Amino acid sequence: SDLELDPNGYILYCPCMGRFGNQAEHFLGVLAFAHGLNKTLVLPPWVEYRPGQRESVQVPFDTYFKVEPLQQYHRVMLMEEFMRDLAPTIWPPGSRTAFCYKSRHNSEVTCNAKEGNPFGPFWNTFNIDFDESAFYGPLHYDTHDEVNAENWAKKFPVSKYYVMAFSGAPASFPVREEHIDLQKYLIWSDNINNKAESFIRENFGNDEFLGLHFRNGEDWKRACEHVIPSERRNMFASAQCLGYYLDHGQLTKELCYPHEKTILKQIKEEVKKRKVKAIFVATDSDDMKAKIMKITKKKVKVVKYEPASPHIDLAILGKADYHIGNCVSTFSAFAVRERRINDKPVSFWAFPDMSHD
Ligand code: GFB
Repeated sequence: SDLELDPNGYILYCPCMGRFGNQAEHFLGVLAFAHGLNKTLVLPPWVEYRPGQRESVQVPFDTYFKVEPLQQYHRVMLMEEFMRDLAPTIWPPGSRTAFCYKSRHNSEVTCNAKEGNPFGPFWNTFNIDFDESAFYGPLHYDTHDEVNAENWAKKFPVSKYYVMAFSGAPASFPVREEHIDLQKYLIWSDNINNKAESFIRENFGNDEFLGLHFRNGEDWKRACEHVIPSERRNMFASAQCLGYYLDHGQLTKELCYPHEKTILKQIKEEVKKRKVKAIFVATDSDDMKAKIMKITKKKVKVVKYEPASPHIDLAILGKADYHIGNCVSTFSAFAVRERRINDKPVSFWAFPDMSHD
């Protein structure tokens, strides 16, 4: 084979938690983790859930993102290629160890890496079974800290643990502040990017447009009911507006699930301030189109992307001239990181907090 092997070994993991926004936050952390340990990161497929399907669906990493820009930061390769070209020799069946922090059930001595959905379906995509388990707790993911990196190397020497396959992402959630900038290596695939650009050209021409993200489905409404402002802590992605130390305010239910009145008022103000004639709406549920047209007196064109595509929505939100997103949603956070890297303005529903109660 003309593939050169990495003498420092390989890292695999299952993005087994949450949907795209959650998985992307984890990905940035894992990228930094692999960089800190100086091992090749094997890029897993994204884990998706389709209505009516019992098992998760695995979508190759490069369906949505280019591989080459990531290589500017660190050695990476697609899991499909790793399994096809390298696994038969360096990680054959019979020698595969699953890594987890600790066992999922106290009495057990294995990671149970394939128990449940998406765990089983993920590894089954590549016909992977595990023969052994390794517990890495209490080691820390922050491998840019030299002491931590040394501890990993001591506990798991490359001679014995050439391939490390993690049952879940070896990374913090939400993304650590120092890893946010790694987003610059996540560049949309041509397929996603072209679809976003054609949509923008066809609908807005050269006009400036405002991108909105409504996270207003039932699951989100329920999640926001757990907000307890007196706890004074962040939830999901809320550090993106409140700051990692709540430097810019407190978490409120309104920030998480803003009232319709708040949303419409903010849209009206932003349209007036920016003098935009076009609005792009991304949502998991209600696009509020009729209400937006009503408050803008039909002077503004309101469109969404169809058929629904989370990734094309995010690509369009990233390119919008102006933006209002949900501070708590990790889906919103993806577009916000991209926008901040490109020096595009960002703003959030119900932020800064205008209520004085
Ligand atoms: O991305 P995500 O982890 O972010 O999950 P949150 C939200 C999912 O909802 C996305 C869909 O991956 C999409 O599949 N979705 C949300 C959208 N907004 C849009 C949109 O504008 N357009 C399209 N097409 N789809 C967390 C979960 O969601 O919500 C947690 O990941 C938990 O695990 C919590 O369930 C309640 O951070 O918004």
